[in-house]
Amino acid sequence: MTGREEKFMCRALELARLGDGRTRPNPPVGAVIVRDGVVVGEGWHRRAGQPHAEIEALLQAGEAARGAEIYVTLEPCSHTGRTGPCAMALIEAGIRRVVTGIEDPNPVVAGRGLAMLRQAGIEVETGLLADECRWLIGPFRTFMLAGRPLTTLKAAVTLDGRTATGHGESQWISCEESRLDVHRFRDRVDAIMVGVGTVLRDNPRLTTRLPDGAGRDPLRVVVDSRLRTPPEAAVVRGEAGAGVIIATTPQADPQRIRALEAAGAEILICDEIEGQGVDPKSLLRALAEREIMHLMLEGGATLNRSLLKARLIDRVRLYVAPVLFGGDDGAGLFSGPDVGYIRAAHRLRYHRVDRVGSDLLIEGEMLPC
Ligand code: AOF
Ligand code: ZN
Repeated sequence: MTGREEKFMCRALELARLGDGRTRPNPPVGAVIVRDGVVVGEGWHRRAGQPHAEIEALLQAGEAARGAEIYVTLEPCSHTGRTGPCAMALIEAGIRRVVTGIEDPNPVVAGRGLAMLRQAGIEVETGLLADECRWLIGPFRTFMLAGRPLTTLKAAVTLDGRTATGHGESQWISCEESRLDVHRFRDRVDAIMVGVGTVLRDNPRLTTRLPDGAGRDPLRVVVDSRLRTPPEAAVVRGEAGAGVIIATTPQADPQRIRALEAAGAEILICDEIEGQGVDPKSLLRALAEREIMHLMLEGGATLNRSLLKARLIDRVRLYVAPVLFGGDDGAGLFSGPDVGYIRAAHRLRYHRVDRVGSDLLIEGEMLPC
């Protein structure tokens, strides 16, 4: 693997990220065509139904594609879906060499695209910047293989692991730059979920607010087993470019349902876990039916715990501020008793550790137990 190859794959990843959160139910993909060391075509998948990344890049390259190499973040497809097979298009265009990050987890592709290319005598390499390429299509993979959205628990915490003081103050723990980054992230997820406690305490809007009004609002989801959300809550009333779903149980009071529906919310009746309210598994399944591939969990500790216990947290995105609250009466990320034994701990792998303003941004993914 050479630095030259990594540079082109980095560019393909950069292009792919432009489509992140916009392509559902498809994955974001980027492609760069290189001839004699010069980029002659670039493309990314913009949205489902539109051309795949490779096709965009081929169009740009034209005749220059003959004898060229292509760097694609994902294995070129071998099937005809909303669009035709990219592997075939690459063969017909006379591409000489294909370098990809990872195989397509879609069972109808799953290595067949690479096999098609090899059969046509094209040099194929896979695994370049695989970790980053895999990370990017995580939501697509979970959606495709597990039939549910990938979940990212996002929180701002102090260096001693608190999300609020003993008096319940939480604004603000993270720095301004981190808070802006959260809005960039909201712009790329399909839905945001909070527990009703967070609605009652903070009255959040859960919209995307970026400078110059850029970005789009994710679907907002409130988990509320007893329908305590006030119809006048900002998340229900406020202006947003996407709807709000209140997830509840069959026990919900019909009168409250009507009041919330009249205020503009959609009520989703989910299965119930005896004594614990909404069954998160059934809720995530219902969200997958709406093509929600990436779900961000914005709190609080009760909701986080219910998803953790159900093993439904896939990633964490923590903004860690250089602040100490210095006690144990404030809230942490999870409510209730912990695992008790270290051998029972939930283990993660750090994917990225960056500085954002004065904070650390840590992205990690849960390891299988
Ligand atoms: C690629 N390049 O840019 C993307 C791919 O319905 P279609 O025709 O759009 O096909 C969607 C499937 O194609 C999707 O499930 C995934 O397997 C693959 N996505 N493949 O070669 C791309 N977005
Ligand atoms: Zn394709």
